[in-house]
Amino acid sequence: MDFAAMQSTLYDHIMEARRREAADLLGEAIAGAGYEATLLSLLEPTLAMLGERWSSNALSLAQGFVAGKVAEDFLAMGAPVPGSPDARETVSREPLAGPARIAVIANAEDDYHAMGRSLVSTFLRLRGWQVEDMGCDVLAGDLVDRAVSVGACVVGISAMMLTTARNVLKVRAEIDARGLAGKLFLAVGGAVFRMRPELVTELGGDGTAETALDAPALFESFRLRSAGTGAASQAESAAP
Ligand code: B12
Repeated sequence: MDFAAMQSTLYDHIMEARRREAADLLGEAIAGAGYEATLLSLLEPTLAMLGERWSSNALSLAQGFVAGKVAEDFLAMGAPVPGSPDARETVSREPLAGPARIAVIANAEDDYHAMGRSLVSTFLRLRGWQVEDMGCDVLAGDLVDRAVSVGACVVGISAMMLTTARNVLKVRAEIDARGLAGKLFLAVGGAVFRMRPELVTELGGDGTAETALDAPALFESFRLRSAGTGAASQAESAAP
């Protein structure tokens, strides 16, 4: 599969607002190479090219909007296509050691960059996680409330900008104030953390992953560290 040529075609489709053609191209790539390979070798590099244009003010808001819609179309194609390489992958049904694979995901307070978060949710689901996706602009208290109520062992925050990434500190404070540190882990990610990795610890994150494909391994490492004392058990022991 000639991904380089496909990237250039997809790029042109997005720039010219040909959403239907873009979706057809992505569908064709998924059928031939699989969902993950299409994300890694076609959609992400194309979005990165568009991101560069955005940085140099050469991408209009409308073109950014079309890119978002194309990414949404791709996410809707998330279930492995029968007969595609991904269809051979199966999630293990063996009993789990430690807490269940439950995570809560959101964009940080004031952050409206939905694409990265949606991709992380999709890849976690493909790996057997139950993901509560709370959407954009979520307050720290609401996020931790939801994590406790669903028994999550990881919360994932996506933030694209320094201003919104700073709101991760509020989530850290909520987790610590409720005595959940070491039980409910805080994963962070997004463009700003890729550009400035030192922010992960500065803002109280427990760890990050560069791409949605790497997120399941990060979340699994947190689940194992949470070692059977997840937020749900904490909520139960706190109950009268
Ligand atoms: C598309 C886009 C938008 C779209 C978003 C559409 C949508 N529905 O999502 C719109 C037009 C709405 C937008 C608005 C704005 N944007 Co904007 N936007 C972008 C752009 C071009 C691409 C972001 C994107 O979707 N990338 C593609 C996804 C797939 O990549 P990703 O988000 O990085 O996610 C991957 C990883 O980071 C990781 N990941 C992501 N989240 C998480 C979470 C966890 C837990 C983990 C483990 C991993 C992980 O996995 C993902 C998939 O592999 C970036 C440029 C860039 N280089 O990132 C600017 C950018 C982020 N935007 C920027 C700005 C300034 C703005 C605005 C303030 C513009 C304005 N003046 O209004 C507003 C702010 C809106 C807000 N309050 O949130 C700046 C931020 C600068 C900064 N560092 O502070 C950037 C960097 C552009 C720039 N260089 O100036 N934007």
